[in-house]
Amino acid sequence: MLHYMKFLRLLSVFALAILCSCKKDSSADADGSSGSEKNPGKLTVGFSQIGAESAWRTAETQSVQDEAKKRGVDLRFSDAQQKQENQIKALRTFLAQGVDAIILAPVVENGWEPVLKEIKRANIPVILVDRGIKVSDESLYTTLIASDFVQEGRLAGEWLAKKLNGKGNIVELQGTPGAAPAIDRKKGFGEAIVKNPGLKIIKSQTGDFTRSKGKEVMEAFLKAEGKNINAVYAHNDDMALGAIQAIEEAGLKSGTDVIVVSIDGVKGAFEAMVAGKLNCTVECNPLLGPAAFDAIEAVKAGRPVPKKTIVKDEVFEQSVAKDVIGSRKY
Ligand code: GYE
Repeated sequence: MLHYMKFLRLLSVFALAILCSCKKDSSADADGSSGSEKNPGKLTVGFSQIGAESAWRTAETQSVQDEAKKRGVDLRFSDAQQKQENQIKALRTFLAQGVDAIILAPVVENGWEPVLKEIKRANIPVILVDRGIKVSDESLYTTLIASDFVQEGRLAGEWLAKKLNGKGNIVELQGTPGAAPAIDRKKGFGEAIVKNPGLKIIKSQTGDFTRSKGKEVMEAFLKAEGKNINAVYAHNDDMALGAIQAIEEAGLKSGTDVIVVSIDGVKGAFEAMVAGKLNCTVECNPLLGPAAFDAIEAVKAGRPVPKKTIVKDEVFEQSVAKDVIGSRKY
C-alpha cells in the first residue's frame, strides 16, 4: 500500500512536470511568448519565423538566435509552421507583450496590412528579413534585408541556358505559392531562358520548398515525361535534393542524364555537387542575424536605416564545389 501511494505521488509529479513543459513549448511556438514578462534592462525582440521547411531556413533561425544571444537580446521566437495565420497570431502576441522591435520573415507577400497597421500604431519597428511583402503603404515596415530573388533566378537561367547550349526540356520545382522567392525566382529564370527559343519549361509545379515535396513532384514529372526531361530548375536546394533522389530511383543519373540547378547554396547542395549529382547552385545567404540586429539598434538610436538592403549572392558550379565546401558557413 505504501509503495502504491509513493508510486502515485511520483506519477503525479511526473504528470505535472510534463504538463508544465508542454505548456511552455506550445506558447513559445504558437504565440511567440517564451515568457511574457519584459526585462527592463534588455532589448526585447519578437522573431516570427516561417517554419523549418529547408536547411536554409534552419540556418537563418540559428543566425538570428546566435546574434540575439551575442548581443544580450531577449528574443521571443515563434515558429509558424508555414502558416501565415500563425505568423499573424505571433505578431499580435508580440504587440501585446510590448516588444521593442519585431523581426518578421513573411511566408507570403500579401495579407499583412491589418496587423502591420496595429503594430505601427504602437510604434514598434518591423524588420523584414529574407522575404518581401506587398503593401500599399511602405511605412508599415522599417526595412527589408533580403537577396535579389529575380537576379538569383536569372543567374540560374543563364547558367542553364549555357550548359544546355540553348536547347532542351526543363521541369521547374517552384517554392511556396505566393512567397516572394517563388514568384521572383520564376520570373528571373523565365527572363533568362526566353532568349533561347530552344529551351522549354515543360512542367512547373510547387514543391513548397521542401525535400519531400520536391521528390514527390519530381516522381510525377518523371512518370509523365521520363527521358524527355533534360534539366531540373528547383527554386531551392532542398527540393533539388529531393528531385535528385527521384531521378536516381527512376534509374537515371542525376547530374549527367538530367542536369540539376537550384538556389540557396546550403551544405547539402555542395555535398551533392561533390558527388556529381547536382550541377550548380546560386547562393542565397541566410545569415541575416547580424544585419537584422544592426538595423534594430540603429532605429532605436534614432539613426536612419535604408529601406532595403540587398544581400549579395554568387553562382557555384560543380567544378568548384570540392574546393569551397570546407569554407561554407551553412
Ligand atoms: O531559398 C528557401 C526557403 O525565403 C529565401 O525560403 C528564402 C527561401 C529559401 O525555404 O530554401
